[in-house]
Parts: sequence; C-alpha cells; structure tokens
Amino acid sequence: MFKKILIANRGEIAVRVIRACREMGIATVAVYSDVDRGALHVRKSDEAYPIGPAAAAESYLRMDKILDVAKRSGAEAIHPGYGFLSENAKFAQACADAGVKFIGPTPHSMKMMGSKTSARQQMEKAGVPFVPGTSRGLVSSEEGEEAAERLGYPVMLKAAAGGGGKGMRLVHSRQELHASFAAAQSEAQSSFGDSEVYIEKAIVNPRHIEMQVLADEHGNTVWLGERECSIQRRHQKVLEEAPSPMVDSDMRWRMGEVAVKVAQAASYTNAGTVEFLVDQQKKFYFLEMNTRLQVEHPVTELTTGLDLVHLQIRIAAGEKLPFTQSGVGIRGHAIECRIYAEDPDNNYFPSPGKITVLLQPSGPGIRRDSGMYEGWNVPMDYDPLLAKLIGYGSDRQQAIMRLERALYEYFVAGIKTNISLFQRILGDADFRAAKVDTGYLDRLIAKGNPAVVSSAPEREIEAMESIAAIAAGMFAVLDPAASVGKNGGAGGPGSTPSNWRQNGRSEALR
Ligand code: MV4
Repeated sequence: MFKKILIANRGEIAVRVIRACREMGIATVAVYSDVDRGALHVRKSDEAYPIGPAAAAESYLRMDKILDVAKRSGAEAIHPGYGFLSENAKFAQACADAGVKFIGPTPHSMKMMGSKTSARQQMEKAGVPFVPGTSRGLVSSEEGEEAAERLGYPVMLKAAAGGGGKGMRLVHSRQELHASFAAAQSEAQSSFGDSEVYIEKAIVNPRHIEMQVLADEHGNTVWLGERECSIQRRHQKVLEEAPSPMVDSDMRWRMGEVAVKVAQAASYTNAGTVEFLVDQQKKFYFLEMNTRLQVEHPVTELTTGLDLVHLQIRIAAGEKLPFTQSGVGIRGHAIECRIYAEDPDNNYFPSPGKITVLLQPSGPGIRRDSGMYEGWNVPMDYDPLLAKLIGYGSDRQQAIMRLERALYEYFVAGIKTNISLFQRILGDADFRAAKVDTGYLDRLIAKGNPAVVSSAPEREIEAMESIAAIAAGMFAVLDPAASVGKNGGAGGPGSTPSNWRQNGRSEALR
C-alpha cells in the first residue's frame, strides 16, 4: 500500500480524500494556491505546499508544479479529485512518466471517453445502446441536414470534445440548422480548441441517470447502482439521489450490465460513471462516461455501504476488488444537496466573502462533506461549492424528512448560500412525488418563490436570535453584575428562556 498520497485538489473533495487516507494510515500532501493558504484541506493534511497564484491555470492546473511537489514530498500516488486535472489524459500520462501512480483510469481510457465521437464509435462496436446520430464529425452543414432528415427533428448538435452542455445546440428545423452548425463549431473551437461537431436525435425532457462502476486492474468490473441527477440548472447539478425513484430492479440490472459493458469496452480501471439519458418511455441511452470520482459519490456510498475513495486507492495499489457483483447490495435512500456560495436573490450568482457565523447540521441520517469553516474567506476564484449535505434513510420519505430537518439547522452568515432553494425543493409536491426531469428546476425557479413569504421571517428570527445571544454574551462579559439571573441570563444552561425567544420560534421549528 502507498505510504503517502498527494491530493491535487482543494475544498471538500480534498478533505474527503484526506479523510480516507487518514483511515488507511496513509500520509497526505496538500497543494494550495495563494488564496487557499488558510483553506481546510491545508489545515487537515500532514504536509502542504504552495503551487502559485489564485488562477487555477497558474496553480491547480499546473502539472509541472504538482509533479514537482510529489517528487519533493516523496508522494507515491496522486488523487486528482474531480474537476481540475482529474480527466486530463496528459496529466495521467505525465504521472506515469514520473513514476507516480495516478489514482484513476489509464490515459488510454481517458482519451477514448474524452472524445464523444470516439466513445460512440467504441460503444457501437460493443453493442451498447446510444442516442441515434452520427459517430463522426460533420464536414459540412449539408451533411448535418441529411443526417437530421434521417433522424427527424428536433436534433442536437454537440461538440465532440465537449461535455457538460458546452458547444451544444438544440435544432428544431432545417432552416435553423445551417446557422446553428456554424455557431456550434465556433463555440467548440473556442471552448475546446477543437471544432469537431456531430449530431444526435434530441431526447425531449429527458431524465439524467448515471451508473457508478468500479473496475480493478485484474479484469473485474462491477456496477454499484444508479444516481438520479435530473435536478440541475445550466448543466450544473444541484441535487442528486440514489436510487432513482423511477428505476426498478429490472431496469437497474439492465443499466448496470450496460455500464459494465461500456467500462470493459474502454478497458476501464478504477472508479467511473456511465451517464445515460432516459426518455419518457424509460428507454435509456449511453451519453458519456466520466472518468473520475464524482461530486455526488456519497449517495452511492450510503446506499451500498462502500467507501469509494478507499476502493479507488486499493485498486490503484494493485489490489483486487474485495467483492463480486453478487456481493453488492443496495439499501435505503440517500439525497445530496450541493451547498453553493451563491445568492438566491441575485439569480444564484456566486457570493464569495468571509463566513462570520457557521452552525452546521448533524444527527441521525446526516452526512456532511464540507470544505468551509467559521472565519474562512470563500475565494471567488473557483467553483463556489462549499459543502454537500446528504440525508440517508431507510426509504425516500425518511431521507427527505431528515434532510429537510438538517437544512433548517444550517446557519451560514457573512455570505449568501442556496440553502433556501433546497428547503423549497424538499417541500415541493412534484419533488415529493418524484416528478423530476431535467427541466424541473427551471420550472420551480420560474414559479417564483412563495416560500420566501413563510421562510424568510423564520430565517430572520434565527439570525436575530443569534445576534441577541451574542449581544447578551457580550454584555455579560463587559458587565457581569448587570446580567440577569445566576447563569448570566444569556440563555445558557439553567437560565430561564425569555418570552421573546420562545415567541420567536415558529411552529415548524419547535
Ligand atoms: C442531450 C439532450 C437531449 N438529447 N442529448 C446536456 C449535457 C450534456 N452532457 C448532454 N446534455 C444533453 N444531451 C440528446 N441527444 C439533453 C441534454 C441535456 C441535459 C442532459 C443531462 C442533464 C441535464 C441536461 C439539461 C439540458 C439538456
């Protein structure tokens, strides 16, 4: 087993990997940019090295600097987390060349999945169902028109090098195709430095469901169940759950077996995710494969009882999977909320700044993977994901109740967060009835925010209570003689709760 691992990432995922390493008796090396000197992953690691300015291109994306730290620290392996260099085949290759184990798949698998057209060609060979369309780049918009006639409108133009919705165009008619083709090509060129564009039949109001797979370096591949990821906005996932409420065990097995086939066709190793689009008839189509550990991996960990980061590390160290498919069981239900530093009253714009007060939820069925702490300054230079709050229960209903309860325990002051959005989602009748597709969140947000009327006073009361408690504490310190009662009168243990405080509690919070 490795003795020391470098984590080439920051925030909650770096903390997540550090935790796994600590549990396994592996020393950890953090890297950090100038604005992350005080970040949680730096505090929690055994060693930490500066790698440059805030801009990711000058720090977290600098392969040379990261490999230099690996050499200087004696780290034998690198965990890339998600984002940054995690799906960069050149980095995986550079690690191999430097004699450092990249904890993830081989550069070969990453490259194959990195190009959507090459992935589609491989999947076609392997007999995997994928969205009808072309599997090579279009040379002209005329070629696109021919393909679109064959497929039937609407169609989707996509960048071969894309993913996450960039360089993607929905085309409703022949008249639109020519201009959309040019636009998609130029967006693909400017975003990915590669203008290759291909065409797919558009699936209307699809669901986005993905299957977790794990493969060791001895030819064993298993699937670990699906995640429902339809609740997203602008291609940014917001809430994920496992299992998907619309997948039954027959569909799960079929999807699982297809996902294993995809992984095997790519000679895949380590943890990966096979994404599917699911149409209204519940037909599923291969979309792409993510060659990394994903943000939403905790919902799979909770429903399988497995630790994916431990398993990633053991696989990278050459160990065999310690179980086979029949040893994988799915139990209970888990839902994850991505807590972002963004302002619900300003179109969910990023809201960096200093966290002045932080009260965090816990209790039965709650897991929190967080990269924030009270007093920390959230930099504006990176993805604004602060933490993930995950609710687990024996069924979906219990997971929802626990998560909703925990969301009302969260108190973050100094910056804005999207916590109120989750309070709305979890209380929404369509969500509770599991009527979600990729258009769900836009519809909910467009409906306006009726919950503001009832929840804002609650939040304000909580804030007022905190301020009152702080003020009372300050008075007690400044002038102990003036404080009320034996115990200081600031609401401490044994003190009489004031009527003000009690009256301020809403029914729901009592
Ligand atoms: C599609 C599609 C409909 N039909 N492809 C968006 C992200 C990129 N990875 C693929 N995406 C889509 N591809 C066909 N042929 C609809 C989407 C899509 C979507 C997919 C997953 C999750 C959210 C989405 C939101 C809008 C569009």
